Amino acid sequence: MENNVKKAIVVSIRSPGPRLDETIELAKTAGYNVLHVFRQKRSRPHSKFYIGPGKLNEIKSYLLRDGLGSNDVCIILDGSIKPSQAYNIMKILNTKVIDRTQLILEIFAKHAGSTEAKLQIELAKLRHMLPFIKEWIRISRREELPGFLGGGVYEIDAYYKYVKKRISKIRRKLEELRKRRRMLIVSRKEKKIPHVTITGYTSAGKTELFNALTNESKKVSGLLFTTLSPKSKAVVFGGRKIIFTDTVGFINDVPVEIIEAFYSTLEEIIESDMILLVVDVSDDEKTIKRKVDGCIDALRKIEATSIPILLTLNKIDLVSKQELSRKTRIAHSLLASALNSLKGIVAVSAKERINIYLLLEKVYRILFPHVIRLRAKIPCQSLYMLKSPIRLLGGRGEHVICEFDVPQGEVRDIVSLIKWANGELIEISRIG
Ligand SMILES: Nc1nc2c(ncn2[C@@H]2O[C@H](COP(=O)(O)OP(=O)(O)OP(=O)(O)O)[C@@H](O)[C@H]2O)c(=O)[nH]1
Ligand SMILES: [Mg+2]
Repeated sequence: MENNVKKAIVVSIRSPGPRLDETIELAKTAGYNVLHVFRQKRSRPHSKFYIGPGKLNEIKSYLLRDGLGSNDVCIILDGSIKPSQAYNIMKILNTKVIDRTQLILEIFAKHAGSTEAKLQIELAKLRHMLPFIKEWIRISRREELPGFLGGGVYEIDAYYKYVKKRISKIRRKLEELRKRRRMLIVSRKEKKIPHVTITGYTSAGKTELFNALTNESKKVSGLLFTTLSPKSKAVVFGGRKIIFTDTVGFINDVPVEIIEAFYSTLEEIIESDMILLVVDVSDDEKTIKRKVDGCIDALRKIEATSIPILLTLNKIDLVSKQELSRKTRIAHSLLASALNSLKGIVAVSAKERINIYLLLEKVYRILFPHVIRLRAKIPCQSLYMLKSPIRLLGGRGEHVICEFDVPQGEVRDIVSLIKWANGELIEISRIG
């Protein structure tokens, strides 16, 4: 096995911190042994080489000193690289060069199990490659060089055409699979079984939570992107069936081709009745902020921001009470200010099975809110204070009798509002 470990050098223009640590973690997950990290703080990438030419020479000396040739080591750039920059670095270092997107795709390729996941990854890889191939064609024509893909310009041209054809073929196949998935979603909707998706940053503990909720034993791991295909299972709670689905994790700066490639699996999220957004509270506060922002961004990209969300703070077994309340405030305020669909918050430990019943109760209450009918006598001049939809049943002198239908969770607020408006509550009854 040891022979399979690939060597890599990570090159970053970021300051050290969790974001760079994440790229190193991604490299390890993809199976690389990171020999060294070269850093150069720059406000933007160098136009020709991504990093400055001086730093590039430093890397070259490092490779020469350690006798590392083109087959021994891969250069991983912590960011997005342009095809021309990749070509220029390759020319100088004579090594393979990949960026963060390609790194994520390599991990996906390693973990893909289902036919659909495999096709999605191939599609994302090919789409990501297209501009690089175009650049090779351009350079090969200009410099009359044999291309990096082993052949001359004609071979690269032929390869470009092959890639385009393959992309269309995969798209067609995925569309068929997607239709099948849609039929399942539609039949679930017809049966009126509510569907809850478990989403969140990669490694937040989504699968551990799915296992805790559904009594399953799907694979969990500290590595990133362990889950690539959604898994669903029904749970009966309070006499009602609820389907939970575990999904692919989000990550910051996900390139558009990856989002699109996983569109059909993310469709599960878009079509769901509710989202559990899992946040790992054992992360430091800065990381929580970055990851929650990444999740909000991903939910926006897939247009899932109107689905009710229950913020689920996970791994509470790893933090103190004070830490939890500080981190709860941070995650809650970020989400509440970005999304109107936040319905509540719950703190759990999926691994230690803490508060799982409480979580199910909250899910149940959000999915099946009992509707309460309130009848009240309100002074006419205070009517404007009651914002919720009301029915006027008639007048009595200076007062009107009105009726409100409100979810159980909002009753207390409405009753306080009635009192505040100098009104009088006449009757409360349950209607759903
Ligand atoms: N201490 C502790 N560890 C947890 C908890 N929940 C999950 N973990 C661990 O966190 C790691 C990641 O958990 P997963 O469930 O695989 O995370 P995920 O969100 O499904 O990750 P991906 O599928 O890779 O996106 C595993 O090592 C879990 O055992 C928890 O409540 N407490
Ligand atoms: Mg998982």
